[in-house]
Amino acid sequence: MKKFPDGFTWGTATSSFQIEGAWNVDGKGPSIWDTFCENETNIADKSNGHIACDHYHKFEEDIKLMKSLGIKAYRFSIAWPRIFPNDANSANQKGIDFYNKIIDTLLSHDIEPWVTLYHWDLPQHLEDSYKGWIDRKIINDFNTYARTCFNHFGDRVKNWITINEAWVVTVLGYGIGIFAPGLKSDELPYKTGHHILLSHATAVKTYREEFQEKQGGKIGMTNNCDWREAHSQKPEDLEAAQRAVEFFLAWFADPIYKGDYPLSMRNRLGNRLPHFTEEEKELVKGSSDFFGLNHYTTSYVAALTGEEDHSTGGVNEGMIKDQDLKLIQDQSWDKTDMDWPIVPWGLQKLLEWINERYDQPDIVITENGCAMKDQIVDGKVNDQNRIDFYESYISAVHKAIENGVKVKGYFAWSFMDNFEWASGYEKRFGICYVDYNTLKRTPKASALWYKNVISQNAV
Ligand code: PNW
Repeated sequence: MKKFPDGFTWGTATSSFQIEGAWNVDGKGPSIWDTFCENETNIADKSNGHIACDHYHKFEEDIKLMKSLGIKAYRFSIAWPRIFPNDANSANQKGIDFYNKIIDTLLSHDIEPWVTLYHWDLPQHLEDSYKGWIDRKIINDFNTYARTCFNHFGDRVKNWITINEAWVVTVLGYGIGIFAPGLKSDELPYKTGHHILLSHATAVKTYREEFQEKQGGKIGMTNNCDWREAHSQKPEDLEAAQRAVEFFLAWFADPIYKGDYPLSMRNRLGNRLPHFTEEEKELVKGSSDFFGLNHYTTSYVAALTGEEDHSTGGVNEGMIKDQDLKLIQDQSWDKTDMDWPIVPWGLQKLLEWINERYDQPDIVITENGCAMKDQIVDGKVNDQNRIDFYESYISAVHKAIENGVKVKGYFAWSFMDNFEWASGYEKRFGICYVDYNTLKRTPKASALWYKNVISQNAV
């Protein structure tokens, strides 16, 4: 038995757009994801978030189910367009009421709420009036929204995450264009990333100055990173792997922990990468009480030899052309239903890399999990592959902790099957199964396995 430290937080996670549905109910305005789904070519199964898991109407049942699975913490996100549906300043009381009910129901079931402020459902009116993250005006509007949430919910919410996955928002939304708002550009990812960091840091300043002392909570940002392992021990491959992690994670984490972007990025991007003023560096530096990490997969990296200029089959390449490297997959690696290789040691190495580079921050794994094709046997969901995935990744987390990394919590992605963005509903990440005809939820074998891990605080 691999025991975890006392007080380790075991949770599960979701996001508003992926589960809530009720897309136009009780005054909610459209988000950029509602708009993005209107173009059916954007979503694999031509679906949208109009109903999703109908969590908006079924949240009590869902929280009871969480309780029955022994889950101690629940990470969910607030839909900004429920709180500010029509403009950046008039709050919608019914939206506030909904999250009050969720928070109160969680607390009455002894489940700790972990709240993400931005999990990608930007109000469409901000996109329409100034193109959302492209304009610095967003900093002020995000701050107003964040302050409203601290004000209404902060008496009971003690764990805040400002932004989920700046890399996905910027690279997939503004670089490759496969996520909302669907733009393709070499420059916009870096520009929007800059505004995301400043929005995060401004909201943290607001929390610290106006709320933290009396409310006593913590606030941070969650970033995602795949691990990048050098394909050989040649110095140029080792350097390329380091650079790949810098372009993925240090892009957002270096400003927060060190005060500026990594040199490898500045050297390659020049003025395509915006500059922080001295005042902004001060604002951003130190703006997280914990290091939120989402992790899914790993790839090998090699330096370019000069003959090729493109990647050879890696996943989640990002702005690869800016990085002077190629990704390589080991064909022997098993893959999930997203085609993401299953490489548990990659998570251990990534945790150790973060520990070293950022001087031992408290790390919370705010997402880890997998899509699998679930087998249904006698009405039960037999997802042994998902159990194996969790067992191997949670064991890797345990090894990192044994090596001194301060991992404080782990959230399984996801509590239930849901809208997997551009992949639609076919990709199932849940530990609970959702029948999309009846919307009935059924715990999968992995949920029962996870219950056991939580109750023993060990894997
Ligand atoms: C994360 N990539 O998204 C999100 O936080 C979740 O909403 C999502 O359901 C989950 O991971 C599974 O996809 C990602 O291409 C989307 O590297 C894409 C990537 C990573 C994370």
